[in-house]
Amino acid sequence: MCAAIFSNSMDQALTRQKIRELRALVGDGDRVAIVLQDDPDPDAMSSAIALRTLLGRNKLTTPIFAFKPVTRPENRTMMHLLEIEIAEAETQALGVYDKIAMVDVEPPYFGDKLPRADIVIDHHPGYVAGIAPFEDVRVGYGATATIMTEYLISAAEHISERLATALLYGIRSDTLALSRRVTEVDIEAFTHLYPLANYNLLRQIDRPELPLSFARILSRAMGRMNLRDGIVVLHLGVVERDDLIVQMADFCLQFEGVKLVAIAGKLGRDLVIAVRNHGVGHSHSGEIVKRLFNEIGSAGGHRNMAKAVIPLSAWRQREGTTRDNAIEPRLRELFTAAILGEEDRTGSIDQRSTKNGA
Ligand SMILES: [Mn+2]
Repeated sequence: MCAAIFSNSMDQALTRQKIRELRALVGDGDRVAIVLQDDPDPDAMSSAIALRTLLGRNKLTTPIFAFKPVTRPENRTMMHLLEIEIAEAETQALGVYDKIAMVDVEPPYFGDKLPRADIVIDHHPGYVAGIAPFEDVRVGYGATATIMTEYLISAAEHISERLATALLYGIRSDTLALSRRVTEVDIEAFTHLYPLANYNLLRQIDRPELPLSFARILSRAMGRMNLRDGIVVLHLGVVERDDLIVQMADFCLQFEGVKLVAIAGKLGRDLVIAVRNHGVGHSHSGEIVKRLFNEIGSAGGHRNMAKAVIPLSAWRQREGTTRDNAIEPRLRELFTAAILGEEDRTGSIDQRSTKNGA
């Protein structure tokens, strides 16, 4: 316990020194760009807006950049709910900035795309000091958001509800809800932020709100759901949002005995199909959807997760009709044949065919 208190007070002094250095480095008129790792995660996003607050700046004077945009649905939800704007980074365009700051990432990550940084704040191991004029890399920490929280507390900065919510979510997601790589400092930061955060927003990031109309779609679909050959195929009809199809696929995969799920829905002018796969034989979801739908739409993915987007006009041309009650049986036919086909080719015998043969 003594050691913890000792190291903590050391960090306090260090942090105050660091804040002085940081503020001295950035001039009032400097244009500062904050650059994040590809597909930024909650730790990176929250650390970026914390740095902006710490420097007393706004999104115009200190924009946030990433070379590849945020893709994970919950991270996109966080970005939208907390109104975090991330612009597309371009090596040339970044050249006009007086200062480049990297949070939750370090210069070597970007290679030739962005070899220089003026400010590096991170917690990843392997950093070789001496690259940037300002460096604060704390490898022991579970999240960069923890370092930023310490900065804000030491600088006696006001932590807005939005910022507290972002940092809390950043720490939580980098430490898998305080279960991985977590230190006492992370828990301290978490505890400090907790009463300042907006729980309603946190809940919305964790579990995106479903439109009320989806209740009826869900109940009809559940009534029809049946499991044959370890496969569940459902067509939901017209849906409001893409993520409802994906959520439904994840949900159906939780039922016992389900090995592969294909959920379809009409979204605008397209038929969207999401596939989830626990592993039926050697089946590869991405390969299956490519084989089934590549010639009439875009299709692909990984072994466990795949997607197809087919213009309804193209579906009608090949399948004859886009009636909802025709789509589901047809999809079942296609997926069953495709999966049995894969098993034939690989010569694998799964439990189903053994049981049927006996
Ligand atoms: Mn991190």
